[in-house]
Amino acid sequence: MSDALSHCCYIGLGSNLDEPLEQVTQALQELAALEHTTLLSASSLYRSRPVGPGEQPDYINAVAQLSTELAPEPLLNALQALEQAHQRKRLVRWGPRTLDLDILLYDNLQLNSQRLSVPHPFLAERNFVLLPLMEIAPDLALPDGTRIATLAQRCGNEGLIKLPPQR
Ligand code: A4P
Ligand code: MG
Repeated sequence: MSDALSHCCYIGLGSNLDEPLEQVTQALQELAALEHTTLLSASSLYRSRPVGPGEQPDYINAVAQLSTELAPEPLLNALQALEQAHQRKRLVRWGPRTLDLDILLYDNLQLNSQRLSVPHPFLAERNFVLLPLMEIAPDLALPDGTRIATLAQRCGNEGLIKLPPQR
């Protein structure tokens, strides 16, 4: 695959179970080791208030920028394999997941298939995605031209704490 086209994509990482800091830190290393893929940059880690129904612990979130030769579906397969590997560490009967990996953006692709929606449908409303994105790609825009900076400003930083670099 050495002459295959490289694509730029952004992955959202989230965890709120089983040592979330370690889950996300380790997942960044695993993204760096993905086949046909290079980890170009990673944001700081952020602690964020959970969005969604029910009581659950705070999340650790981050965003990574990848260069990959994998097409969107094979990339999703690879990310889901990583999620599975993390979930296998401990049995969770029900509830929050140990690792969530979302494809936020993939080049300027707009895709709505049964398995995959790109850009990620909630990207524009989540500060725990937009602020980490701003850190590593401040000039980025959605395929429709909306600037990430505009969206980030709109949603503010409530419930979000940027963490110092981990040892
Ligand atoms: N899928 C469709 N599009 C995508 C995409 N762009 N990237 C499909 C990844 N997967 C995509 O996802 C369900 C299905 O979505 C997959 O099988 C895939 O085919 P999932 O990861 O199994 O389930 P989920 O993550 O629980 O569902 P969903 O709707 O993706 O939830 P979100 O949007 O990921 O939200 N609060 C804070 N503070 N921080 C968080 O990270 N995360 C969530 C989960 C809720 N609240 C949160 C956070
Ligand atoms: Mg998900």
